[in-house]
Formats: sequence, structure tokens, C-alpha cells
Amino acid sequence: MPQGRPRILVPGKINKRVLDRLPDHFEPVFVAAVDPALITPELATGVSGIAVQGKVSADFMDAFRNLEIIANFGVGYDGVDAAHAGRKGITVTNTPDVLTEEVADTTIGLLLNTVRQLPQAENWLRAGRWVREGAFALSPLTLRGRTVGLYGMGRIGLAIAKRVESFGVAIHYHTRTPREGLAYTYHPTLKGMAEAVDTIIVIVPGTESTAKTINAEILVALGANGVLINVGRGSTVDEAALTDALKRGVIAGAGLDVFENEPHVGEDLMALENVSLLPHVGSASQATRDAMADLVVDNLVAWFTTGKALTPVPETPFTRKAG
Ligand code: NAP
Ligand code: 8YV
Repeated sequence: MPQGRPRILVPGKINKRVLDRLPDHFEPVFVAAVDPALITPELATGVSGIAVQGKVSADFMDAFRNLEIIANFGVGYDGVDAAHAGRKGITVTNTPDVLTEEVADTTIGLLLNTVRQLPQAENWLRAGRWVREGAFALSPLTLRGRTVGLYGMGRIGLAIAKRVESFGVAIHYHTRTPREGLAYTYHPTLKGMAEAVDTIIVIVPGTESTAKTINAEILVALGANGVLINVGRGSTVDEAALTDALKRGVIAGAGLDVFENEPHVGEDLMALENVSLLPHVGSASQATRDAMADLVVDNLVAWFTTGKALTPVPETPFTRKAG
């Protein structure tokens, strides 16, 4: 590794607290985007870490000769080619746990907004329509009597399930491997779960194995009273199939915090009244984003001082080589 304080590259934008804290320990350097063409020969040899809130492609990693670690802002690291990093011996870290409860809280808000149309009701009041036209229309949907299926029962899935339990509704889940010690009804297939429930909450990572798994067939299985909530990744849902299903009443409603092509949301989807849409705010409180920023920097500090990252992803279980 080059001499002196480790150089940490920040490609593009990142949370401000990361930028504030990096100079306490490192020499931060910046490029405008994740683009190998922007990497000068000096950066190619001088950079030993990357802090990122976004994507890191394989060809971007390949632009560096001494890159040891990529610290990702977010628990989901679908933007970072971790398999490629693993093959190259580069450690990737993410930000688990510190956002779990916040994202679970947001999910409950989105679920209630979707089923009870609370944002639309507030808009009605703010627009003066309560005074002019009277009471807001009764919500066609209710949470009462629903059966909720969690697609994903990891850290955040479990935190959501615990909250949903308190609503007194039945809980089912689908994962590849059943989670030990849970009283919820397990389904080995997503289709089996979709047939058994009327509400699906998606909280799986955005991977090849989850890509577009919420498709037309699953939406038909969910049924006409069905509600889909997605707080995982947009890539998990076939957005065209979902839009079509919402238009034709194949399912009753959807609440989405994540989208296929963020920050762009399809006009067709936006035009629908039976959807509740949030701009990817699952973890977006000041306190939680601060905790995520700290974990990004603390991972880098731990790597360069102790040789072990705090929260490496499973694809890169490395310790630092001395030198
Ligand atoms: P986690 O603890 O790793 O849990 C992931 C869960 O997904 C596990 O239960 C896993 O079970 C399941 N899973 C993975 N692949 C699957 C597949 N192909 N089929 C069925 N189940 C599958 O992750 P987490 O901390 O709960 O976070 C989950 C995801 O939430 C993140 O990766 C991120 O994309 C998203 N997220 C979104 C926001 C937001 O702002 N909207 C915020 C934070 C996180 P098995 O391995 O047994 O299948
Ligand atoms: C962040 C998230 O908003 O942690 C995740 O996986 O989706 C969110 O908490 C995002 O990663 C920051 O860009």
C-alpha cells in the first residue's frame, strides 16, 4: 500500500457525515462519478479504499491497483459487484442493523398509508375539500382481517413481522431457508405464500435470485383483495406487470418505497390512485442516516487499524494483508 494516510476515494455524492468524518482518519479524494475514465494514474495506484453511496461496477474496481476495501452506504449492496470484489480479494462492507428498526417503522407507515389512504385523506383536508365537500371517502381497504406474508425474514423482515403481530393479523413468510424458532407460517415457495395471503411485504435483497420474482403470476395468486408493499429493492418487482395488475384490478393496491429505475417512477404508476409512493425513504431519518455514515467510516477505520472490517458482506470475508 502507498505510504502515509490511506487515500479514500468518494465517487459521486455521499452522505455529508461521511465527508465530515473521513478527513479525521484518511486523505479523501473525489471524482464526479463511478467512471473508470476519471481515474488518473495517480489515483489508480494511490487509492486504497472507496466510500460509496451508489454503484461500483467491476470495471471501476479494475481501474485500481491497490484497492483493499469498498465501504457501501446502505445495508443493500446490490450496486456493488461484490462477487467481483471477492474474486479480487477486495473487502466490501455494508451497514446492517443500525437501520433495521427505522426501515421497519417506515414499512408500517407505508402499509397503513396504502390500505387506509391516509396521504390522500390529508391532501383532501389541506386542499380545503373537507370544508367545501364534506368527509373524505371511506377507504375501500382495511388491515382488519388481513393475512400478511413477508417475502424475506432477515433483520428487517423480523422487525416488520414483530410490528405487524401487534395489529392482530396472521403472519406468513417465504425465504429459501426457514428461520428457526418462528411461529409464523413458512412457505417454501413465493407462489405458495401468495396464494395463502392477501398482503405481501417485500423485504429481500436485490439479487439475481430475487429479480422480477414479483411478476404477473404472483400478482394473480395474491388476488383481487391483494396489497403489495415493496421496501426491498425495485428490481424484485416487475413494475410493468404490477402497473397492469393495479389498473385491471388483479390486485387492490400497492405501496412502494423502491423502484426499478430510481429516481424515475413510471408515469402510468404515478397516475394510479390505488398506490402509495415514497421516494426511497426507508432509513431516511437524520439519526439513522448518521448511524449508517458512522458505520461506513468505522468500517474503513477498523480495516486500516485492526485489519478486520466491522461488517463485511458474506462474499468478502477477508482480513487485511500486512504490508
Ligand atoms: P438480511 O438480514 O440479509 O435478510 C434478507 C432476507 O431475504 C433473508 O430472510 C433471506 O432469507 C431472504 N432472501 C434472500 N434471497 C432470497 C430469495 N431468493 N428468495 C427468498 N428469500 C430470500 O437483510 P436485511 O437487513 O433484512 O435487508 C434486506 C434488504 O432490504 C436489503 O438488502 C435492502 O435491499 C433492503 N432495504 C431497503 C431499505 C429502504 O430504504 N427501502 C432500507 C434498508 C434495506 P434466505 O437467505 O433464507 O432466503
Ligand atoms: C439507503 C437502503 O437509502 O440501506 C439500504 O439498503 O436502501 C437505504 O437505507 C440507501 O442505501 C442509501 O442510498
